[in-house]
Amino acid sequence: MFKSLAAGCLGVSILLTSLTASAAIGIIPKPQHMQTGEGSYTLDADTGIDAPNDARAREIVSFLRDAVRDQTGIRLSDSPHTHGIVLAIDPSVKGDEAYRLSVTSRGVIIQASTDKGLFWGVQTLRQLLPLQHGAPALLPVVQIDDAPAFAYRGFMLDVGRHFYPLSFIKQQLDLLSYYKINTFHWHLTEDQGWRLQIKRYPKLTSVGAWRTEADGSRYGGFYTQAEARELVEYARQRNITVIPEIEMPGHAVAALASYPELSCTKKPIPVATTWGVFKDISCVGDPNTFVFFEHVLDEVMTIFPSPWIHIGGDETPKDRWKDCASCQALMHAQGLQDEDGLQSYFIRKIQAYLASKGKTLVGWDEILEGGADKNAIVEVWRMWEGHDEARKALANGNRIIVAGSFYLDAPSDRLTLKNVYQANIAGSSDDPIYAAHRAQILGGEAPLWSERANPFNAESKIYPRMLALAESLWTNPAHDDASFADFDRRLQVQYPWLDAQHVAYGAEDHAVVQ
Ligand code: TNX
Repeated sequence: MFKSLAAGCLGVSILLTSLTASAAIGIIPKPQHMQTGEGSYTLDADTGIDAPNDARAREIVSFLRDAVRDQTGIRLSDSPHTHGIVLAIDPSVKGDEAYRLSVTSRGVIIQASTDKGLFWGVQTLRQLLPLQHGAPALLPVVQIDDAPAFAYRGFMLDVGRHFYPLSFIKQQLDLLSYYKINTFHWHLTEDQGWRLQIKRYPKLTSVGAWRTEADGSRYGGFYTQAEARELVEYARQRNITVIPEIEMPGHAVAALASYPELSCTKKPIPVATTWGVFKDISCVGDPNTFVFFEHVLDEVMTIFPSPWIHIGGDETPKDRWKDCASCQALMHAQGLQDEDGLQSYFIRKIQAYLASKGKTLVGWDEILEGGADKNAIVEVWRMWEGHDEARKALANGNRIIVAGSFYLDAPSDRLTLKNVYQANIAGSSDDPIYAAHRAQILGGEAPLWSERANPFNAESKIYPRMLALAESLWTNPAHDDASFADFDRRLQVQYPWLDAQHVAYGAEDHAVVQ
């Protein structure tokens, strides 16, 4: 009896509060500072946008106009005489991605010292809009001062094991940008498929992009350079940098199937059809290997303006190098201790090549083996017991990206929403290495490896966990239950929006927090 009474009261109060615009504020990632006030501002066809008159600001204005139209059906005025929304560059808003968003009963002002900040302010504004067409577009009176805790907030997609159409990736960029993820790491080459057109080496895609499955069917696909450029541009418009990854010297079977002369055995091999780590790797003893990768990277660098290039470097068994006379000769000539030293020599040479073109090398944490140059950025994935790669990299002076806690291919009961939300990216301040090297921790990234993921099930693995990571990296919330419960409440506000975008998100791994 009491229960149903309470439920009845709750029903009435929900009805009342839903009439005020601030009832359903559920911004993710949670802004650093937010103060709600009384009242609202209503967007309508007489609302216009004032913005700086430069190319990027004009793009941001048209992005906002499109978003408002898609979400509410309202076409904002484009007359220069109407007002309501102001985007302004203001150097007093400190921080590369910081912004201030003020909604008063008279209008909306977004201020930032950079275009990036303005764009994130627009993304927050979108989260304040009502969902239904036809509903009055009330924005709650609110003052937000916001900036990210971590500069690197990434998502990685392995398109090697399974191929994903460009349209799928674009949809992910739309969603990721909505949650202020700023980096898309495109894992473009694998044992099971080379996915980027390289004009100088056409067999990489005529041979290396295709595999013959056990049932005899042909599986594969690749992106032309024009398509890759299209994606880079699509990402740029959404404040996302695309970092390409070209795997070397391991995970190279598809490349070696295309050009067997680059392997140590020189024997033809097929593009891999099973998962795992393969012994056939690029032959470090052959100078043509360096020529090949330099040529490949030359083309990669014309497509991707990112200042960082990921070269993989993970999971490289050295058996072939042990059995290869030219590799052993190189090792001795260079005075290297062992094959790990040879790998380090290889990576450093590639790093020097990239540096000569103004680019910084990023690699998985195996690049530490045999010694890494401190200017390399280390993406740390081996974080389980017995591994100490993050601390090793920090102590060596490298900047790091933390990925190991966010493997989206893991089922949601092994990597729960709460695990992702509460991951301590900055490490414990009691740990002297983490404490001393905090500035080297760039942020985090969630990889989706695709042995078991494909375009049909990927969204159920990416979402909603990616929203938890977005908040963990942007807001760096307290790791307590109250913060998680608050996140979970806001997540419930996000689901209808995700539904409206037709996102096939997965189930949460826990009962909804009441
Ligand atoms: C390890 S993490 C890999 C990938 C696999 C993944 C499977 C890393 C740098 N390498 O090649 O897909 O495990 O979860």
